[in-house]
Amino acid sequence: MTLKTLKAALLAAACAQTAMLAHAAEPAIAAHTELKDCVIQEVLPGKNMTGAFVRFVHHGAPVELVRVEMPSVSPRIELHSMKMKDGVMEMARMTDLKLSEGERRFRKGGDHVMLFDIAQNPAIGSTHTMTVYFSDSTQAHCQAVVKSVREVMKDAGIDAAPAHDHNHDHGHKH
Ligand SMILES: [Cu+2]
Repeated sequence: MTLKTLKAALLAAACAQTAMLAHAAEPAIAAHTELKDCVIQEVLPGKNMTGAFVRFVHHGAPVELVRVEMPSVSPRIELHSMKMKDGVMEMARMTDLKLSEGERRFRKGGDHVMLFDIAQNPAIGSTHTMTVYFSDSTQAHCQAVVKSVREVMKDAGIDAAPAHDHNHDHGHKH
Protein backbone atom coordinates (compact mmCIF):
# COMPACT_ATOMS: atom_id res chain seq x y z
CA MET A 1 0.00 0.00 0.00
CA THR A 2 1.46 3.36 -0.98
CA LEU A 3 1.24 6.33 1.33
CA LYS A 4 -1.32 7.86 -0.99
CA THR A 5 -3.68 4.86 -0.90
CA LEU A 6 -3.19 4.58 2.87
CA LYS A 7 -4.27 8.21 3.24
CA ALA A 8 -7.29 7.56 1.04
CA ALA A 9 -8.21 4.49 3.08
CA LEU A 10 -7.94 6.43 6.34
CA LEU A 11 -10.04 9.25 4.95
CA ALA A 12 -12.71 6.80 3.79
CA ALA A 13 -12.77 5.19 7.24
CA ALA A 14 -13.12 8.61 8.89
CA CYS A 15 -15.99 9.50 6.58
CA ALA A 16 -17.76 6.23 7.32
CA GLN A 17 -17.45 6.93 11.03
CA THR A 18 -18.82 10.45 10.64
CA ALA A 19 -21.76 9.08 8.68
CA MET A 20 -22.44 6.55 11.44
CA LEU A 21 -22.35 9.28 14.10
CA ALA A 22 -24.72 11.44 12.07
CA HIS A 23 -27.09 8.50 11.81
CA ALA A 24 -26.88 7.80 15.56
CA ALA A 25 -27.75 11.44 16.30
CA GLU A 26 -31.14 11.03 14.66
CA PRO A 27 -33.13 8.66 16.88
CA ALA A 28 -35.81 6.38 15.51
CA ILE A 29 -39.46 7.24 16.06
CA ALA A 30 -40.75 5.32 19.09
CA ALA A 31 -43.19 2.52 18.29
CA HIS A 32 -44.18 2.26 21.97
CA THR A 33 -45.44 5.74 22.80
CA GLU A 34 -47.88 8.25 21.33
CA LEU A 35 -48.11 11.86 22.46
CA LYS A 36 -51.67 13.19 22.71
CA ASP A 37 -53.27 16.50 23.69
CA CYS A 38 -49.99 18.43 23.53
CA VAL A 39 -50.57 21.93 24.92
CA ILE A 40 -48.45 24.94 25.82
CA GLN A 41 -49.87 27.42 28.31
CA GLU A 42 -49.72 31.03 27.14
CA VAL A 43 -46.83 33.02 28.65
CA LEU A 44 -48.25 35.39 31.25
CA PRO A 45 -47.31 39.09 31.13
CA GLY A 46 -43.97 39.79 32.77
CA LYS A 47 -42.85 36.15 32.61
CA ASN A 48 -40.46 34.37 30.29
CA MET A 49 -41.40 30.84 31.27
CA THR A 50 -44.47 28.64 31.07
CA GLY A 51 -45.67 25.06 31.31
CA ALA A 52 -46.53 22.50 28.66
CA PHE A 53 -48.68 19.42 28.99
CA VAL A 54 -49.06 16.10 27.22
CA ARG A 55 -50.79 12.74 27.56
CA PHE A 56 -48.53 9.75 26.95
CA VAL A 57 -50.07 6.53 25.67
CA HIS A 58 -47.50 3.82 26.19
CA HIS A 59 -47.44 0.15 25.20
CA GLY A 60 -44.98 -2.58 26.11
CA ALA A 61 -41.93 -2.58 28.35
CA PRO A 62 -41.40 0.52 30.50
CA VAL A 63 -39.18 3.33 29.20
CA GLU A 64 -37.90 6.46 30.86
CA LEU A 65 -38.31 10.02 29.68
CA VAL A 66 -34.91 11.57 28.98
CA ARG A 67 -35.73 15.09 27.81
CA VAL A 68 -38.18 17.26 25.90
CA GLU A 69 -37.32 19.77 23.19
CA MET A 70 -39.40 22.59 21.73
CA PRO A 71 -36.84 24.72 19.92
CA SER A 72 -39.35 27.17 18.42
CA VAL A 73 -40.42 28.23 21.92
CA SER A 74 -37.68 27.58 24.46
CA PRO A 75 -33.96 26.83 24.51
CA ARG A 76 -34.08 25.41 28.06
CA ILE A 77 -36.60 22.80 29.14
CA GLU A 78 -36.95 20.77 32.33
CA LEU A 79 -39.37 18.10 33.50
CA HIS A 80 -41.13 19.15 36.71
CA SER A 81 -43.54 17.74 39.27
CA MET A 82 -45.47 19.51 42.00
CA LYS A 83 -44.36 18.53 45.50
CA MET A 84 -45.74 19.54 48.89
CA LYS A 85 -43.09 21.40 50.89
CA ASP A 86 -43.89 22.94 54.29
CA GLY A 87 -47.58 22.93 53.41
CA VAL A 88 -47.06 24.68 50.08
CA MET A 89 -47.13 23.16 46.60
CA GLU A 90 -43.81 23.77 44.86
CA MET A 91 -42.29 22.78 41.52
CA ALA A 92 -39.42 20.33 41.67
CA ARG A 93 -37.37 18.38 39.15
CA MET A 94 -39.28 15.24 38.16
CA THR A 95 -37.85 12.12 39.78
CA ASP A 96 -40.33 9.58 38.41
CA LEU A 97 -39.52 9.55 34.70
CA LYS A 98 -40.99 6.15 33.94
CA LEU A 99 -43.68 5.40 31.37
CA SER A 100 -45.39 2.07 32.05
CA GLU A 101 -48.09 0.30 30.08
CA GLY A 102 -51.07 2.64 29.78
CA GLU A 103 -51.53 6.39 30.10
CA ARG A 104 -49.57 9.02 31.94
CA ARG A 105 -50.85 12.57 31.89
CA PHE A 106 -48.97 15.78 32.48
CA ARG A 107 -51.38 18.55 33.49
CA LYS A 108 -51.53 21.91 35.17
CA GLY A 109 -51.13 21.45 38.91
CA GLY A 110 -49.19 18.21 38.44
CA ASP A 111 -46.37 16.89 36.29
CA HIS A 112 -45.42 19.31 33.54
CA VAL A 113 -42.86 20.32 30.98
CA MET A 114 -41.24 23.59 32.07
CA LEU A 115 -40.16 25.99 29.34
CA PHE A 116 -37.57 28.58 30.39
CA ASP A 117 -35.92 31.60 28.75
CA ILE A 118 -38.70 32.21 26.25
CA ALA A 119 -37.52 35.06 24.03
CA GLN A 120 -40.73 35.55 22.05
CA ASN A 121 -44.14 34.68 23.45
CA PRO A 122 -45.89 32.14 21.23
CA ALA A 123 -49.32 33.34 20.10
CA ILE A 124 -52.44 31.61 21.39
CA GLY A 125 -53.54 29.16 18.72
CA SER A 126 -50.07 28.74 17.22
CA THR A 127 -48.54 25.26 17.14
CA HIS A 128 -45.02 24.13 17.94
CA THR A 129 -43.27 20.79 17.52
CA MET A 130 -42.63 19.01 20.80
CA THR A 131 -40.07 16.20 20.73
CA VAL A 132 -39.75 13.72 23.58
CA TYR A 133 -36.63 11.57 23.86
CA PHE A 134 -36.79 8.16 25.53
CA SER A 135 -34.23 6.00 27.34
CA ASP A 136 -34.17 3.45 24.51
CA SER A 137 -32.82 6.14 22.13
CA THR A 138 -36.14 6.63 20.35
CA GLN A 139 -38.20 9.81 20.13
CA ALA A 140 -41.80 10.92 19.61
CA HIS A 141 -43.25 14.15 18.21
CA CYS A 142 -46.47 16.09 18.51
CA GLN A 143 -47.75 19.51 17.53
CA ALA A 144 -48.40 21.43 20.75
CA VAL A 145 -51.02 24.18 20.56
CA VAL A 146 -50.78 27.33 22.68
CA LYS A 147 -53.86 27.80 24.90
CA SER A 148 -54.95 30.49 27.35
CA VAL A 149 -54.51 29.88 31.08
CA ARG A 150 -58.27 29.66 31.43
CA GLU A 151 -58.52 26.89 28.85
CA VAL A 152 -55.56 25.02 30.35
CA MET A 153 -57.22 25.15 33.79
CA LYS A 154 -60.47 23.89 32.31
CA ASP A 155 -58.65 20.99 30.63
CA ALA A 156 -57.04 20.10 33.97
CA GLY A 157 -60.40 20.20 35.77
CA ILE A 158 -59.36 23.21 37.83
CA ASP A 159 -62.09 25.79 38.40
CA ALA A 160 -60.52 29.07 37.33
CA ALA A 161 -63.48 31.23 38.30
CA PRO A 162 -63.04 33.52 41.31
CA ALA A 163 -64.82 32.29 44.44
CA HIS A 164 -67.50 35.01 44.43
CA ASP A 165 -68.76 33.82 41.03
CA HIS A 166 -70.11 30.72 42.73
CA ASN A 167 -72.20 32.70 45.16
CA HIS A 168 -73.59 35.28 42.82
CA ASP A 169 -73.76 33.66 39.42
CA HIS A 170 -74.01 29.91 39.86
CA GLY A 171 -75.01 29.26 43.46
CA HIS A 172 -78.71 28.78 42.88
CA LYS A 173 -78.80 27.29 39.41
CA HIS A 174 -79.55 23.59 39.44
CU1 LIG B 1 -42.27 23.86 36.58
